[in-house]
Amino acid sequence: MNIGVVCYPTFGGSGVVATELGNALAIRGHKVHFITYSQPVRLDFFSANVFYHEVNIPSYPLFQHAPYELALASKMVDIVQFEKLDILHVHYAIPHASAAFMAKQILKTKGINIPVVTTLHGTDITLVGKDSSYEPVVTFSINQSDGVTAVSNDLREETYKYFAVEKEIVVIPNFVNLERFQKQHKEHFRAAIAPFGEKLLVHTSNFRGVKRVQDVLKIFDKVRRKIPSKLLLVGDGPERQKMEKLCRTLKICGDVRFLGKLDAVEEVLSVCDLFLMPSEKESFGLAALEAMACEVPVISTNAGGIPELNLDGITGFVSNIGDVDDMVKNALYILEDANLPQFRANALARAREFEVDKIVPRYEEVYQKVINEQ
Ligand code: GMT
Repeated sequence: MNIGVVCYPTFGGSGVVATELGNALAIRGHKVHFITYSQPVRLDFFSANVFYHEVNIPSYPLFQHAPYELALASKMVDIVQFEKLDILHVHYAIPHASAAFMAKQILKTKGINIPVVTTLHGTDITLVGKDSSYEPVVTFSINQSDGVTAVSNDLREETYKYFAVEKEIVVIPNFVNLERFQKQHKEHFRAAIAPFGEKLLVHTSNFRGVKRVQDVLKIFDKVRRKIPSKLLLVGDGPERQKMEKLCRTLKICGDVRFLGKLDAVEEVLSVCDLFLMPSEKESFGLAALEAMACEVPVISTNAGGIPELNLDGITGFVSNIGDVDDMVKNALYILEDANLPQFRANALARAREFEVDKIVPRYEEVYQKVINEQ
């Protein structure tokens, strides 16, 4: 197939899933055309089957906000025609699904029928999409998509609950490339960070409010009072300053390392003992899956679709949102030397269920179905 992929190119789960999916589809022989405003973060490889088309967003003094959606729709029209695409797959409903609808209508006037698949990732439904400023357009453009997928059962149910969506939503969970995300031997790194055999806790995210990054620090503060440990923070985002302030208040700065937006996150995960995901909302929790693939058990909340991944008492534990003390109790239990190896093994076994080659054919099935229905 000749597939157009539209996504956000920045660090973030939906862009990562879109790029990894595109890569996997290219390996499976499809031609994949990324259409976005800058090079996706994980599109850092060469493949004869992968193409990148940049959306140009001309500015004009009249515009307070340049109309990206229009530029994107125009680019889709152009690429569908010129590259003779079979399908458009848009990741994250806002504004990609509505831009795809517009492109589809324009192409219809030219006698071209392009099927559109929309994948719902999380905050496009649970946070931003619900807002009355966007809701009518989100509902409409989901219903106008030829195929709709969501990354967890919970997200599917949330979509039906909050939007008048009549379309069938197919659940296709996030996936992980186990060739890349596997425990690597990086003992020198561990020795540098934790020279006295301290346990290593880790959190990776975009440091937004929904991640409850303050809870990460509160959990760590209480864990380190019982077990010598260090905390590695990968990523960056709007909560960072508050986090640095809280580190000072809690007097834990010496044991916390902000590593920034690392590309090779799997190298860090490889030396860690416990992943923290105290999110308020999380449709799936790709970051936790990547940690599990590197044999790192997970302490998380029971928000959204996380329990569909993190099995309570097996691959880690799930707690109520904000219940820091419960997460501390569970973290201390996992970190006991007698318990950690089993949790590590369980985490890896669970991650294997989401291996890329098991999940990607489910997207191909959706593509084939909507193409056949045209
Ligand atoms: O986690 C984020 O805030 C980024 C966001 C995105 O769309 O870029 O991630 C969402 O999509 C991921 C991939 O499907 C999911 O694994 C994340 O759970 C989801 N994040 C939230 O629901 C908060």
